[in-house]
Amino acid sequence: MELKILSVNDTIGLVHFNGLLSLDECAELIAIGRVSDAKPSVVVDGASDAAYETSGRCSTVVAPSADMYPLILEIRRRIELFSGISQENQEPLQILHYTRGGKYDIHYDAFSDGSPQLKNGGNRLLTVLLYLNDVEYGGWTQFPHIMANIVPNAGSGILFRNTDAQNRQLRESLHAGLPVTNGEKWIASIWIRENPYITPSADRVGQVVRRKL
Ligand SMILES: O=C(O)CCC(=O)C(=O)O
Repeated sequence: MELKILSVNDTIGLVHFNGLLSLDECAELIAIGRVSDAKPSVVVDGASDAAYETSGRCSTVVAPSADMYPLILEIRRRIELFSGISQENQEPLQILHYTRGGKYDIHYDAFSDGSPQLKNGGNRLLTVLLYLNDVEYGGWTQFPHIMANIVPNAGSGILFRNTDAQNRQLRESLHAGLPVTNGEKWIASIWIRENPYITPSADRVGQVVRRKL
């Protein structure tokens, strides 16, 4: 398999690529997503550290154990090679599923100064998104400050920086998953921290505080 760079944007080190996953591997990840016990996706409040559901993020998520799935171990290894950062710094791979109307409103992946989340592994330096299927229409990943729209296509993906040289939130990394207008969207995502990340024993998805923004 050959990794192909499709485009690059220097402001946030955005690399749009193809070939990190084969189409068979995309299908295998979707199958893992389908058989796993998916939960509504949540966002984390930077100040209180609470994870909560919000209408701004409509998708379901699973974070299957890499020990159970050799493919996930292999993807973590490939991302280590591609990013140049040790896989110890990776958060668990998540498989996200958006149905029609599903979206993730504009947000940052990096945490603000003072967030309790910074205590485990520091900030999220990089995000890797792997697109697992072709979306009939919509579901683009949009970066308004750099005027980039990425159309999800099976086997392609993006990597981008979330932080500046001081490891603080990079303004231009603001991004959104636009609503899926037709069809469905499957992605896998991995956040890469500054330092080794310890996966909390209790699954955060199970700790959802049910409150609205
Ligand atoms: O679904 C997308 O295209 C964006 C996902 C995203 O922004 C994220 O998981 O942080």
